[in-house]
Amino acid sequence: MGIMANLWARKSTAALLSESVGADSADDQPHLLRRTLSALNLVALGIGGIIGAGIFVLTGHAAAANAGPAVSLSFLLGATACAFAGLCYAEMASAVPISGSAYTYAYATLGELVAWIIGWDLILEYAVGATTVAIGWSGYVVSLARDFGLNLPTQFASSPLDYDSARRAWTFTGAVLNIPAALVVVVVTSLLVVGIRETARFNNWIVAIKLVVIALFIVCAAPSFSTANWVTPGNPAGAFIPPNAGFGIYGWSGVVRGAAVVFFAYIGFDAVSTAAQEARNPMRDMPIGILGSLIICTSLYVLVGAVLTGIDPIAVGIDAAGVGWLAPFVKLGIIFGLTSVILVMLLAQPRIFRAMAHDGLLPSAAARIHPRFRTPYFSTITTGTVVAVFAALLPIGLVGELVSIGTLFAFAVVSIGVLVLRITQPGLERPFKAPAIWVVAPAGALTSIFLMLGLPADTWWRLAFWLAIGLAIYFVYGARHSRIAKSP
Ligand code: ALA
Repeated sequence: MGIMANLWARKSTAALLSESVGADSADDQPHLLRRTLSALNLVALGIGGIIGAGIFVLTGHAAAANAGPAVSLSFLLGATACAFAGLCYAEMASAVPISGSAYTYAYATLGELVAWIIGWDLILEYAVGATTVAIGWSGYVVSLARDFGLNLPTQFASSPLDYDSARRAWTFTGAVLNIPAALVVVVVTSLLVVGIRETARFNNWIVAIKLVVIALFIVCAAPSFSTANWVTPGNPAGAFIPPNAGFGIYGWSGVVRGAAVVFFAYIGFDAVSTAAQEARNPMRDMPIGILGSLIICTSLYVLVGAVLTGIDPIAVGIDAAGVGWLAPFVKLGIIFGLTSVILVMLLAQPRIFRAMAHDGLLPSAAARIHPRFRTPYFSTITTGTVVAVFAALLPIGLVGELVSIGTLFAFAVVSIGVLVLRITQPGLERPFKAPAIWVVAPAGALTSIFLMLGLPADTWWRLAFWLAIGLAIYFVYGARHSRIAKSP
């Protein structure tokens, strides 16, 4: 079979389902991932991946610049877009419970080339996402240490490089390495290698702590809520939706623009699907993990958005509300939050690489499972090493929007894929079926594309550049080594 004929080759769902069986928690299958995650573990992984940098930073940002007190509406709108995609992910993850997530779903529905593109694209969400969040983590740790009178040396706690996007030029900052950023990646990677059970247990704890901190924040700050705080120079009458002052600045267009800004805060629920081969009962529990975490986080975001804008006119600090004593706790909560985001992203990435290597699109070493730990140790360590190096060197601002565009692209493809599978395989067992699929799936694809269109042109160029590199690699390697291509 020539190369061209394989580009659209699809992996049969029967083959995928046979890969997903086997592997229980017994230790007699050393070459398989360990099936151990409960529904609760999966919900915790979802929340772990979702709540991080976005909750306070982007809320303040979107409220101040776009939505005003109506930032909760922006969160609801963002959640609606995610819910469409989330329902599609839930259906795919329950019908095809394989750890490759969007990559695998694309392989089953749209063919090998699209699958490769999505697999390559997901590096932007997970590996680049983990790098960004690790750099943010370092910033918070430095700041919290300073609150306690400990000054970590800047040379060893910040990026040696800076990027001036206006001049498109790199500069040296004089710092040597961002050691905390690399360190958190190394520690989390080690945990991920040791075992999925250990990882899930640790994640449960840090998720519990961050939820307690957020609940404390809501409960302690709520009594200071007053609509009088809605009054700002841009909103002199103190309206819930301030009068429009240009496209995307207040008014309804501000609410919509705000939804695009806070989208980043929702990224992470899709990562649950990469744990499909480690879930005890994936067909039932994948939808619970994906949708459950999305619902819980949406409620928290709406509450935090409402409280934050009602206690503090500029919606960025909490000192003004007389709950300044909470500030270090909030910072600690954010650090825990970011730790779990890094953990979930560093969990998702190697599992996608493993699935790609299993299919022959990446070298087979990336599919290796540790015989004792039963984790994809090779791809976990490789991912962790690369992410640690970049986290130690890069500035934070450069890549955040790439994470969003990469994720939205995957959302669009999964939404289209779920519809394709309904048409091509109407009889396939679907333990979870997304309701009103002819509305939900197109809406998932359209809202994702709509949000992508709101991102800057530079981000699109970077995405195109990234995908071009991916395509080159595919034609040099993947197309020639693909298992499907080799099978008669
Ligand atoms: N949703 C994650 C965050 O807010 C990526 O940090």
